Amino acid sequence: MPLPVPETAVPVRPGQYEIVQRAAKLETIPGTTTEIWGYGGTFPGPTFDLRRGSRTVIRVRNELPVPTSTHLHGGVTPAHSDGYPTDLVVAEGRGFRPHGGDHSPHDLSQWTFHHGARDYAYPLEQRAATLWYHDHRMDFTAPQVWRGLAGFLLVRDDEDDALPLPKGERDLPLMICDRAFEEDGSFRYPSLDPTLLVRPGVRDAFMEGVEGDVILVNGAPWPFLDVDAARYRLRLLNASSARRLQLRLTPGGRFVQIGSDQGLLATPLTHDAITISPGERFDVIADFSDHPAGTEVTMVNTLGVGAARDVMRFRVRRRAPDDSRIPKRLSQVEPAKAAVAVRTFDFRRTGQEGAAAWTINGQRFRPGQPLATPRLNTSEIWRFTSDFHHPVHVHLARFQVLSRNGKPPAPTDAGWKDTVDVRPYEVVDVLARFEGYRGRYLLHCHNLEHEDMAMMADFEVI
Ligand SMILES: [Cu+2]
Repeated sequence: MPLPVPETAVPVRPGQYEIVQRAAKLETIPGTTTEIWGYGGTFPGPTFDLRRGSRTVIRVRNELPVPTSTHLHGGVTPAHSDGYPTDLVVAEGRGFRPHGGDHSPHDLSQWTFHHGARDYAYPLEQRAATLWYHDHRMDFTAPQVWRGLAGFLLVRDDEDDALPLPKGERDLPLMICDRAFEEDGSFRYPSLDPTLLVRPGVRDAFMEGVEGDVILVNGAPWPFLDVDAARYRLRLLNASSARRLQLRLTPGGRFVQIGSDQGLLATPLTHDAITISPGERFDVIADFSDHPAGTEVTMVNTLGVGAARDVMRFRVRRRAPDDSRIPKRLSQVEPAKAAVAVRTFDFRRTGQEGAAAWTINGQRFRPGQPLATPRLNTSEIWRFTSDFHHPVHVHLARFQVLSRNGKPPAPTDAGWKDTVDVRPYEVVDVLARFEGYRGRYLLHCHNLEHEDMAMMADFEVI
């Protein structure tokens, strides 16, 4: 199937958008029907194409049978609009009781419900970057994102616009995620409670995370894109629940990385392969100009087996003018400021079979009980340790990776990031900068099943 490109969201008034979360039936696998839950009834949702500092309000109306919370991943967002997991929108006329169970016990006074719709305010006082928005509901994020509640939000600015990088149709967001399907085309997911209303969690066999055997790019399985023999800017996002990807282009082709989660690098970096864990973004240039017309270049995931090894294909169609280039200097990346504190966060499975949970510093998620209280406009070293693959995401803050196991970071760790791939038994030090707003934010594992199984914690910027 051809690669779909999500529609660009259109404001209802300058700076104001409205979007409805609703079910829709799509033909994802040819000849079958998939019911998705999507922003605007699409998967991915529409792309919000916005400018730095453009104060934007997005009204999210929920017409789904479940509560939702929308988080802008990578956004420098006031706490009230950050999409806290218990700050929920419930469809008009639909009652809702907080779900119980022993999975993640917590104080019921922590819940907030908005009926029908609510406004999220995004001041977007931040560098140009590829952000994405997705559901963040308490204990049910993984199945709700699996059903389609995710989309892009691009922040642009004058610095990025002024660079002679590929633009227009040669600037493409690519949401890569795995999904599994039943024979009739419906999504297959091992929820304990498929209504997603009462009992959270997945069957025990999926404790480490849920992977699918179909790779979707912008919602289409293994799509192709007809390209010119020219440079393309690919904004890669891994929106999988649990699958890490190691992307390569074959036949030969390198990625020139120009940006990371939080925007442009200082200088471009060339990689033969890019490892991208759930939640991370890589902004890369792929150059098809060396290939004769008729060449098919496949993007593969070398960590995948079987069908999950292929991602998508670029079919080089014709020679075409290309006035883009990759400048040697991309951006000013400020030198790191001195850290005022060092804090350790240990990401680990705790407890015995049947009662196990994914925890941070031995604690399940406890809303309202912050594990850290960094001061606004300071930097801290946050040390992440782990027992497994945990893609660690910090809301609000951005960070630079300082070291892995006391050694220099990987080449793909460069730039300002908000999510870092922490590997089994690794110690990853990052220098995190807390800017923008005071208030309650989250850090958590972005393996979405781990997140739903309590691997999340508050921190409060004071
Ligand atoms: Cu994890």
